[in-house]
Order: sequence, then C-alpha cells, then structure tokens
Amino acid sequence: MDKTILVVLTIAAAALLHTAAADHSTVHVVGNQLGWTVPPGGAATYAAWAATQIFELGDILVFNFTTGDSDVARVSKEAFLTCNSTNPITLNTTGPANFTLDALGDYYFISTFQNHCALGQRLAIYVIYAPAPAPFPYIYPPPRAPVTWVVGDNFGWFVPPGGALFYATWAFGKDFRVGDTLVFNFVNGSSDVATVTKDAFFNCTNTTISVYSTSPANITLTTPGDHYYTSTYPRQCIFGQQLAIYVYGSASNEPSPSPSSRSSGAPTTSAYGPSSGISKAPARVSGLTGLAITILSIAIALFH
Ligand SMILES: *[C@@H]1O[C@H](CO)[C@@H](O)[C@H](O)[C@H]1NC(C)=O
Ligand SMILES: *[C@@H]1O[C@H](CO)[C@@H](O)[C@H](O)[C@H]1NC(C)=O
Ligand SMILES: *[C@@H]1O[C@H](CO)[C@@H](O)[C@H](O)[C@H]1NC(C)=O
Ligand SMILES: *[C@@H]1O[C@H](CO)[C@@H](O)[C@H](O)[C@H]1NC(C)=O
Ligand SMILES: *[C@@H]1O[C@H](CO)[C@@H](O)[C@H](O)[C@H]1NC(C)=O
Ligand SMILES: *[C@@H]1O[C@H](CO)[C@@H](O)[C@H](O)[C@H]1NC(C)=O
Ligand SMILES: *[C@@H]1O[C@H](CO)[C@@H](O)[C@H](O)[C@H]1NC(C)=O
Ligand SMILES: CC(=O)N[C@H]1CO[C@H](CO)[C@@H](O)[C@@H]1O
Repeated sequence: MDKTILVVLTIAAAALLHTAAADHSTVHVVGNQLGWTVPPGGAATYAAWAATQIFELGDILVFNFTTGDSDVARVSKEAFLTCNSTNPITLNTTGPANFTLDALGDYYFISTFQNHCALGQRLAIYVIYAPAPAPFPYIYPPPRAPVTWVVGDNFGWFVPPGGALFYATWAFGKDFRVGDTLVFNFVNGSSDVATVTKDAFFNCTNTTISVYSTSPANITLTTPGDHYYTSTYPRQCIFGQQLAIYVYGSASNEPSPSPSSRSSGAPTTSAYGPSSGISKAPARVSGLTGLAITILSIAIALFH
C-alpha cells in the first residue's frame, strides 16, 4: 500500500481512537467522599475503593485533597511497596489534582507527606483493557484464512506470575475471527478451561458454561462477540488465569459487529490490524481482579 495512504489512515485511526476514548472516559474521584487523605481504615480503604471501580484507558482520576495537607505522587511499584517518596515520577502539590490514565498497565500513587503512605494513603490500580470500540466508523479488516492461536504462546495456560495483565496483554490487538481456533496448553489434572459468562469472569464465580479438562483444549470460535475463559480450579481465576477476547465475524467475510458500530462510509482497507492502534477489546477487568493482583504482588514482594 502507498505509504502516504497508510499514514493518513493511521492518523485517522488514531483520531478515532482518541475520540472514542474521550467520549467514554469516566471520572473517578479517589476514595469518593473521603477524598485523598490518611484513611481511617488504613491501606485497605483505597484497595477496597479501587475494587469498586473499572479503570479504562482515557479515564481520569481526581485526587481531592487540601493543598498543604497532602500531595499526590505517581511512583514505581517498588516505591509504592516500600513507601519511598525519593524520586516520584510525577508530584502534584495542589489539590484537587487530576490524572489521566493514558496507557495500559499499572499505576501507583502515594502521598509524600511524612508517614502518610505508611498509614495507608496509597493507591494501586490496573488499567487492563482499552474501552469498547463503541460507535465510531469501523474499518473492515481484509478477509483471511482461519488462524490457530496458542493461548499465552509458549507460556501456555497457567496462573500467570504477573496476574491478569498477562493474558490481557497477549490478547490485546489480536484479530480473533469466527472460524479461528484457540489452543489452551496446560497440565492435565492441575487446571482446565472453563468458558464462562461475563459476570462469572469479572466476579470469578464458579459458574461455567462448559469445561474442557484435558490438554490441549482446542476451542473453535463459532460466534462473534465477547468470549470469556478461566479455570474452575480454586483461586486460579482470582490470581489472573483469565482470558477475555472479542471475536469478529467470519474469518473469510466482512466482520459483523453490532450494526450501530458500522458506518456506510467506512472504507474497506487493510489499515486494520495490531499496529493500527484500534482497540477492540470490549471487556474490562474489575478492580476486584486488581485487588487480587495487589494482594498477590504484595505477597510475592514479601516472600522474595
Ligand atoms: C472535594 O472535597 C471537598 C471538601 O470535602 C468537597 O466539597 C468537594 O465536592 C470535593 N470534590 C470532588 C470532586 O469530589
Ligand atoms: C528510595 O528510592 C531511591 C531511588 O529512587 C533509592 O536511591 C533509595 O535507596 C530508596 N530508599 C530506600 C529506603 O529504599
Ligand atoms: C479535574 O477533573 C474534574 C472532573 O472532570 C474537572 O471538573 C476539573 O476541572 C479538572 N481540573 C483540572 C485542573 O483539570
Ligand atoms: C457480579 O456479581 C453481581 C451479583 O453477584 C452482579 O450484580 C454483577 O453484575 C456481577 N458482575 C460484575 C461485572 O460485577
Ligand atoms: C491429557 O489427557 C489426554 C486424555 O487422556 C491425553 O490425550 C493428553 O495427551 C494429555 N495431555 C497432556 C499434556 O498430558
Ligand atoms: C489441537 O491443536 C494443536 C495445535 O494446532 C494440534 O497439534 C492438536 O492436534 C489439536 N488437538 C486436537 C485434539 O484437535
Ligand atoms: C467449580 O465447579 C466445578 C464443577 O461445577 C467443580 O468440580 C469444582 O470443584 C468447583 N471449584 C471450586 C473451586 O469450587
Ligand atoms: C496526579 C498527578 O500526577 N497529576 C498531574 C500532576 O502534574 C503533571 C504535570 O505537572 C500532570 O501531568 C499530572 O497529570
């Protein structure tokens, strides 16, 4: 394809993504009415608050504090775990302070005022999925032959050391279509693959649609839309053995997402793909998983 066209399409896609993110951005007031302060309930307070939120790309955090009584620093994970305020990534001393979640990944915030962090004024959150590709003109992917996807590649299907971000990262930007096959490799008897509903996925409840108990579990994608996978084994779901994917229509035809997300003027083009920057993961991981990851990370940090 002509480079100029590709650049123009990429810019257009970026602009559309930006618009989509802006339209859907949610404002999260950290701690709700409590605001950003030394919490009466200790560190569990902000972890519990985070568990009630779903953080997405483009969302805004508002740290509501009184200037002079506190501040907010974005810090590394290590600094968060050790309450080290020596070299923060950003520091805002004027309240309220806004922070835009502009990338996937984890974010750590503390107060640099003496003892505030140790007393629980710290927050860890995870931005795992981009927002749904809701109403913006859809760019059709070119037809292609069915693909076999090995879930987690060489790592396979296990509790990932880094938590739920691992499978979200694996799935991010992948072009799953009806007719494709997912291959889950695990150890017989120590895990399984459960296809679950969205609620069961987010809440890690053990209500399964179907279970595949022998490895490899080869699952052919037969319907478009969201698909959720986890394990029925104890704690594997809450420790991050969770995969959410969005499946487009047939591999060899134009995809058929909901009619509202189509535009008659949308060009048929090959600008679509992992590098186009178009996010298509509709799923979001609740703070509950984030909390589980926080606990797991802290546990890992303590035992090393
Ligand atoms: C910030 O806190 C003040 C004092 O409690 C309150 O009046 C104000 O509404 C809060 N702002 C937000 C955005 O919650
Ligand atoms: C705090 O972090 C700084 C660098 O960011 C490091 O030099 C220092 O040793 C750390 N302090 C502690 C107590 O870990
Ligand atoms: C912070 O975000 C709130 C809520 O969107 C908004 O009302 C306020 O103007 C923002 N403040 C700054 C300094 O951007
Ligand atoms: C989790 O479970 C509760 C009820 O147990 C339900 O109301 C909610 O919709 C479920 N899903 C999410 C994403 O929280
Ligand atoms: C799991 O069990 C099935 C059925 O017994 C067997 O065919 C398969 O080879 C086993 N897989 C592994 C990875 O051991
Ligand atoms: C599952 O898929 C793998 C990888 O494509 C293949 O080697 C294996 O034979 C398939 N197993 C079954 C039971 O279809
Ligand atoms: C989940 O459900 C399956 C089948 O319904 C059951 O065999 C398994 O023991 C359950 N696991 C947990 C952790 O409750
Ligand atoms: C919470 C936070 O760090 N907010 C802002 C602090 O100030 C910088 C710029 O100085 C902003 O980029 C941050 O969003």
